[in-house]
Amino acid sequence: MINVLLSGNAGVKKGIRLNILSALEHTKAPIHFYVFTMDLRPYGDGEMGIPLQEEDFAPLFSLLKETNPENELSLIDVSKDFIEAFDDTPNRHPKYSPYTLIRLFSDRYIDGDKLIYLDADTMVNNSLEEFAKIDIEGKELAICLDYMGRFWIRKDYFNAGVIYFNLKECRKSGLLERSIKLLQEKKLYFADQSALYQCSSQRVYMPMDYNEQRSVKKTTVIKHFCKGVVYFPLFKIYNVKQWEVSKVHSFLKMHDFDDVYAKYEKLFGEKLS
Ligand SMILES: [Mn+2]
Repeated sequence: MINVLLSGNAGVKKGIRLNILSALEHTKAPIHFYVFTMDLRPYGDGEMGIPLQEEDFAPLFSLLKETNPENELSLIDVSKDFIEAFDDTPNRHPKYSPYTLIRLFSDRYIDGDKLIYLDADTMVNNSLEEFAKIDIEGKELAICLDYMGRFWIRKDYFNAGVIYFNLKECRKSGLLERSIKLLQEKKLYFADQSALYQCSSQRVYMPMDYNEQRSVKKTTVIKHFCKGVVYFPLFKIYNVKQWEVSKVHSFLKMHDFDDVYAKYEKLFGEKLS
């Protein structure tokens, strides 16, 4: 069984649905998808605090079972863990989203030894079976370099949008608990990404195919729709997500996921624009 973790609020619902569809498209082996979410509306986050709900994934269930009868999807609400750990701490409102911090609770809810964490703004472009074969024995995690951070921060600075966790080893070394503790004490610019960087010592650096932060290649396993930079004609930072289909086509000139978009529109009866 391949364990996959995604996390987010209602705002990234389309991204998570598309990610799951893309994973099923390429992977025949059984996958247990875990989706972590939280309701932060009672804590003042308003629209940004709307949780994902079971109904959001209902049309996916029959496809999951058709692809492999052993496939599973579990939606887990970790609001309580988050508020207990991070309310009144310097990283309660991180630069990106509080919903990425909750991957630090994965060893509390996921029993398996290994776990592939994927950001909501990623898509699967090759089988996760090959991914799961990466050797992380005796290591805490496997990651890819951060496309920009390796120049600006440190040459081994990694991007936490895709992480292959060895939970068994993380439990031994206390990596996730130590990262939570550091975030409780100190404001970090990239919050949990920086905490995982500072607290981990046993890492495997994977080829960029596992967290492709630029154009999709034939060998790309995970495409990450993170921020990018264009230098010409003017310096500009762009941030196009996979569910913004017209921008994916017109700006990124990317058509690699058109078949997944078509499947999505048919299954959910809604147009992606
Ligand atoms: Mn991301």
